[in-house]
This record gives sequence, C-alpha cells and structure tokens, in this order.
Amino acid sequence: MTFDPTKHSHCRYNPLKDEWVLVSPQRLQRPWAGSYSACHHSVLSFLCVGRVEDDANDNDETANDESQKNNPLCPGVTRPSSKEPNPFYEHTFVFENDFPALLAEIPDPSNVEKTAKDDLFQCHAARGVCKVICFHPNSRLTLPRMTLDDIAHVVRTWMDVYDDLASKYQWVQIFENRGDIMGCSNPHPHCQVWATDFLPNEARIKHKTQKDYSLKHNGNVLLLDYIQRELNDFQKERVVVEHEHWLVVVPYWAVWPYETMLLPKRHVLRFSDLTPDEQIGLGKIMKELLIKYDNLFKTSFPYSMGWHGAPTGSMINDDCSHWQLHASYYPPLLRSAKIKKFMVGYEMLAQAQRDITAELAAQTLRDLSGEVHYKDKKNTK
Ligand code: H2U
Repeated sequence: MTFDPTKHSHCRYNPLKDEWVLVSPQRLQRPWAGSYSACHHSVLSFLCVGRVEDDANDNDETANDESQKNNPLCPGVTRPSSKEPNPFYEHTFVFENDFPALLAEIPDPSNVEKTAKDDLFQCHAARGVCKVICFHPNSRLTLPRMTLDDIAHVVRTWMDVYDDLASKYQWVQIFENRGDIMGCSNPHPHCQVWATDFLPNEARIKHKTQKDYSLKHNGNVLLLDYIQRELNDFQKERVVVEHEHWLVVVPYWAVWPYETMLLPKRHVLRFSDLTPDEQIGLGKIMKELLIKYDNLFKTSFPYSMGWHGAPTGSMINDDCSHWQLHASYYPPLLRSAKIKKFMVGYEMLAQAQRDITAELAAQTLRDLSGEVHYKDKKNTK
C-alpha cells in the first residue's frame, strides 16, 4: 500500500501559525442521505447533517420507544455500516466509528523525510482510531438527567477505553458534542474518542506551556498552582462548584461565555490515575455542573467538552509531571436558549473576545441550583 493523500488521513503544517490540520479524505466515502429537508424518518436520516426537532436543544423525555427504533445508536438497532445489530446494552456501549476521521493502518508518504524538512509543505501520515461511546440505552436522557449510577458507568467506560487506547496512542481525546448547535449529529447521549499517534495542536501547546511553567517555577505544576491561587488569593470568585476531590472554575482566561474547567484537586496526570473515590466524586460534580448549565437558560444546555491529560503511547515513560488532568466545557449560549456567541469576524481574524466577565459568569452559575433540575421543579432559580 502506498500513501495516497486523496485516500489516507494526514496532517499538514501551517507555517504561518505553527499549527497542523488533520485531513481525512476517506470520510468523503461515507454514505450521504441527501439534503437535510429530504431526510426520511429512517436510520439514514440520523446520518444527515442535522435532525428535525421542534426545540433545537430539548429532548422530549416522554417520547415512546417507537422514536428510538431507527436510531443507529440505540440498543438492538443495526447501524447502516454494521452487519450485526447493536447489543441490547443496559448501561454504556462502545463501538468503532463507522465513518472514522482516522485509520490505524496508513503508509508513510514516500517522500516523508523530504517533507519533514520542508519549511512550507510539511505533512505526515495521521494514524489513529475513532470510537463512539453511548452513555445510556435511552435516547431521551442527557447526562444531567441520569442517575449517579448511570454516570458512574460512563466514567468507568471512559477509563476503560482510555486505558486501552493509551497503551497504543500518544493522545487519547475523549470529547462530547452536545446539542445540534454544536454539530452533534444524533440526539442519543454519547461521546466520541479519537486516539492519534501524534499530539494534536491543543495537546502540543499545553504540553509545552505546562513544562515551561514547571521549569520556571521550581517544578511546580501550573494547574495546581492555579487551583491554589483561585482558592486562596481570589476569594473563590471564579469557583462554580467545589467538592472534596474536584473543582469547577470559570478559568480567568475563559473564552466562551460560560466556559468552565473541571479538575481534580490532587496532582493527577491522566484519566487512568483516578482513585475509586475520585471516580465517584467526578460523577457527582459533573451532574451538579450540568444541572446548573441546564437551569441557566432552562434548556438542555449545548456544549463541546473534552478531557486533557498527560500524553500516552510512545510518550508514556517521558517525564510528564508538569501535567494536570482537566476537562474543559465550551458552551456557546450567551443570553438565552437561542442566543449564542459566534466566534467569527474579529475572533477568526484577530483574537477571541468576550463581553460577560469570567467572574460574573462564575457567580451566575454558582447561584443556580445544581441539585434540582428545572424540569423537576417549576420556578427553579
Ligand atoms: P457526534 O458526536 O458529532 O454526534 O458524532 C456521532 C458520531 O457517530 C459520528 O462521528 C458516528 C458518526 O460518524 N456514527 C457511526 O459511527 N455510525 C452510525 O451509524 C451513526 C453515527
């Protein structure tokens, strides 16, 4: 097999920005069910760019089983690209993405050595694997509406998938797109995992910034120092929720209106290092944060979230003590369930801009109930 840039995923370097872009031409071969409006209510309709729904954010929790029988992520349904039906799973279900942006077996470009030295036209093969994790058999549930036991299964599955992929790949990116507005293609509660044999931009930058900080500050860990200063020097003004093991803050440098960072208070390098108590605590604090998010605009709050921890695979034995595990939540809503922040114009061409301060966002989230979901009680604050 020889490398073919029209068929094989690869990364191209942007020397103007010192960034890479992942190109996945094999995804063009995915089946296409026609235009958004032409979709019929069938399994294929779930493969369209979007889905027809009255309220863009809100799942109808009372809908009956009938509406689930065509969803390719549901128990017992046969996905269009699969021979076997999904199992009748009771908690979580993991499968290889049928339309992966990365492939495990890809040859190197024949001119790999030449291109590595080329300042303008650098590229390398991008190897990896993409998985989908269904959180629950019920399409109508979201994480904040699940029980703590359900969420514990999700955390356990994240750890299992992470462990498995971390043994082979340098970076394991767990991420959840929630809501149409974030490009989520399917209402069923799920997340994705993309594992790569290279560090993507965000990982590469965070690896360097945390290492530089550690070298400058006597081996201290950037995010642990940050936690201490948030807790001790700033009267917790950006803290949204604090539990025994975990903390949620609107970071000082937050870009999205209600962006938050969720991190363990103890020094934890990777997802796989969480103790059983921390795993249970994680479920509790996630549920609390996500109920607050839903209560903010009384809607199923859309976001993209994901986990960042120390690199793995071929870097597992490198000194990564400067790393601290953390999750970032990037929600786009600004003033209501329908008014979102656009990252366009100045943000695209110059730099990110925000109106509401991180401190005000934190206070707003802090003051909301994290226990009672607005759907369970009228007039929730
Ligand atoms: P979102 O998290 O953006 O909704 O993506 C869902 C993923 O599920 C998407 O990457 C995959 C899509 O390729 N998928 C399958 O692998 N098989 C299917 O039958 C439907 C969706």
